Amino acid sequence: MDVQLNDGLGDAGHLRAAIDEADIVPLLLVLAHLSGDEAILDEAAPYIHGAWNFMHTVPPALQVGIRDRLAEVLRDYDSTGRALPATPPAHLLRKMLNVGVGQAVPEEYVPLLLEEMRLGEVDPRSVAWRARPPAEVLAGFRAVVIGAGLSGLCMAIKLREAGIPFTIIEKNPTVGGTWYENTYPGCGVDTPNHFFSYSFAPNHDWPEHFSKRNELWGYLERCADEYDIRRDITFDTEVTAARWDAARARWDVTVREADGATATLEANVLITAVGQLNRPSIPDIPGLKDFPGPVFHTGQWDHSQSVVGKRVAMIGTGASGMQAGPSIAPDVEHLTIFQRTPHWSVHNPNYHARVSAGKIWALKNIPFYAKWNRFLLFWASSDGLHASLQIDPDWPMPDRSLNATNQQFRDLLIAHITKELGERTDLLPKVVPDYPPYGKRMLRDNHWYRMLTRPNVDLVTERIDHIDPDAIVTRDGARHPAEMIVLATGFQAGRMLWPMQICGREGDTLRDRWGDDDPRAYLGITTPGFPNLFMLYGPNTNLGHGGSIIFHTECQVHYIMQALREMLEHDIASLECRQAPHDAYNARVDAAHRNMVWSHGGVGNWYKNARGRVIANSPWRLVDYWAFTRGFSSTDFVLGQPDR
Ligand code: N01
Repeated sequence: MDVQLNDGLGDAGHLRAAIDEADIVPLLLVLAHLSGDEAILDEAAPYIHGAWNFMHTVPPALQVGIRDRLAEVLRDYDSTGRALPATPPAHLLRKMLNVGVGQAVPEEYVPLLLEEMRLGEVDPRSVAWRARPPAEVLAGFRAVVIGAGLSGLCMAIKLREAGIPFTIIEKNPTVGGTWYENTYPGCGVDTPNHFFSYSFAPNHDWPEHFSKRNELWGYLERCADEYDIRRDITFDTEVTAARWDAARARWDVTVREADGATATLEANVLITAVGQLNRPSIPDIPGLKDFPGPVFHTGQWDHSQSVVGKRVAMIGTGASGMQAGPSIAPDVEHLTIFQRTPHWSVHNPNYHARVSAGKIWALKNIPFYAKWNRFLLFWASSDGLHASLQIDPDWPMPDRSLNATNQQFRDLLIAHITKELGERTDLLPKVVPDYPPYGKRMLRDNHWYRMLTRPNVDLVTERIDHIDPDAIVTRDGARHPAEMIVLATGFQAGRMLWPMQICGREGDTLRDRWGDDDPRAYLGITTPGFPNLFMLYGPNTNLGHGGSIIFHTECQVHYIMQALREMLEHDIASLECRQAPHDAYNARVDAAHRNMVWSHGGVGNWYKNARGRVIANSPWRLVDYWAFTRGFSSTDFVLGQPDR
C-alpha cells in the first residue's frame, strides 16, 4: 500500500490540517503502528480512559507532539517509498489495543479485532475454497436469497465472491430493506457509522458520526452497484411460500410478481434475509380505522401529507418515535405524544456532530487511520456493558436496577434527563422509567427531553381509550385534538419470517413449529426439519447490549458460506440441523437469558414473547457468537446425498 499524501484533498498543507483535526487516539495508534514507537504509547496511556473519542484527557502539548511526529513519519514514508508495515508485531499490537481503549483487551478478542479492522488486503472473513468444485457443479447450484436489505446484500456479495450462483427476491423496487422503507423524519442509525458498515466495504464519507437514512440507503445502493449484485435481484417480487422437496433436495419457492402473477423457482438452498423489524405493528385501538385524517406508521411514512401547521398525535416512544418526534416538533402546530412506557436514552456527544472535512481526509488518506478508528468504535460500542446486564440476585433494589454498575448507569441517565428538562421537573416522573436501564432497547437522546419542554408539545401518559374523528380520548376522559396520527408502534418482531409459509421435510410449516411468537434456531441460523434453509437475523440474533447488526450479519454469512463450501466440495445435497445440538443451543440461550436484563419481570419489550421467553435477542457477547460461527461442524447436521 502506498502512502498517498498528495491525493485526496491535495498537498502537505491538507495533511497537516487533517492531522490537526483528526482524533488524537487513532492518530496515536497510527503513529505507533508506522513507527513502532512504544514509548509514545506509554506517555499517552495515563490520559486515555475509554474508546470513545471524548474519553481522553491527553494534554495539548502531548497532542501536538503526537501530531508533529506523525506528520514527520508520514513524510518519511512518502519520500523514501518504504513499504508500510501491515500488522504490528504481537507485543506492540497488544500494547496498542490496551492503550487505545484504556483497559486490558482480553486475548480472546485479538483475532476478532484483527478481522474487524482488516489490516491486510485480503478479507479475513472470506471463506476460501479448499478444493474448488468444478465449474459445472457450481453452475448447477442455486441459492435463493429472500430480501436485498443489508443482510441479503452481504450474503450476495460473499456468494458472488465464491462464484456460487444466486438470485435475490426483493419485494421492493430497489435494495436497502429497512433503510429503503423507513423514511420518517429524523430516521438514522444509532450505532457509530464508521463501524456500522460492512468490514469489507468501509465508507470514509459518512457526513455524520451517526448518519441519516438517505446516507445509509445510499451506501447500500452503492454496494449493490460496486459488487454488481443488482443483475441477480428480481425486484417488485415477494416470496409467499417455499416447500422442501425431499426427493430432489430442492426448495420450490413461490413468488408473487409485480402484476400479481405467481411463479415458482427452484433453489438448492434458501436463505432468508428479511429482518426482524419489517412488518409494522398496528395497534388495535377502537376508532383508529375510522379516523378521517391521515394515519400512518413510521415505517410507511406518507410524505404526501405535510405535518406543517397540523395538530399531530404520535403514539409510541421507542427508537422510531425518539427520532421522528423531535424532527417534526418544530414544524407542527401541536404534537401530542402518547407514551405507554418511557424508554431510557443515553447522551452521546457525537450523536449530532458532523464529521469534519479534515477527519474525512484522514480516514481516506492517512494509512491505517480508518482501521484504528474502526477498532476504537467497535470497542466503545460492543461488549463493554454485557457483564453489567446480568442480574445480581443479592442486589437490594431489583425493581430499579440489576446490580451496582447498572444502578450507577441509571443515576447518570437520570442526571442527564434532569439537566435536559431544566425547569420542567414536572415531567421527571413521567419520563424516568421504573425498570432497569437496558430493559428495553437503549435509545440515544435525540434532544427528546428538550423537545418535551416545547410549548407546542404534550406528553400524555394516560392510556388511550378510543379515537374520535377529531381527537384521541384517554381513559381519564380527556380529549386530545388531532388532525393526523403517526403510529410509532414498532414491528411484529416475534412473528419471524411471517407471512411466508415455509413448509419443511415433514410437511409442516415453520409457523406450525414456532407458533405465533416462539421462533428457535441453532445459532439463529438453521432449524431441524428444514434442510438447506439458512436464516440471517433469525431467532436470538438481535443485539441488545451493544455492537452492530452488520457485525452479527457478517458472522452468520461466514457460517453459511462454510456450510455451502461443505456441501459443494463434498457433493452433499442437503444439510439438516440435528435436533440435539439445536435443543442444547436453545437451552443454553434460555438459561443465559434468565439472568439478563431483558427477562426482567418489570418490563415488556419486543425482545420477548407473550410467555416472557426472549426470542429476538442474543444473550451472548459478540466475541462468543463470533467464536460459535467462526467454524462449521458437519456433525451438527444430517447430511443428504444426491439422489442419482
Ligand atoms: O418500535 P418499538 P420502534 N398503545 O417497539 C408503543 C430498531 N430501530 O419502531 O413500550 C400505545 O421499540 C410501545 O409502548 P411500550 C430498534 O432495534 C432502530 O420504535 O410497548 N403505545 C413503544 O413505545 C428498535 O428497538 C433505530 O409500552 C403503543 C412503541 O410503541 C426497533 O427498531 C430507529 C401501542 C414501539 O416501540 C423498533 O423500534 C428505529 C399501543 N397499542 C428503529 N403499541 C435506530 O437505529 C405499541 N406502543 C436509531
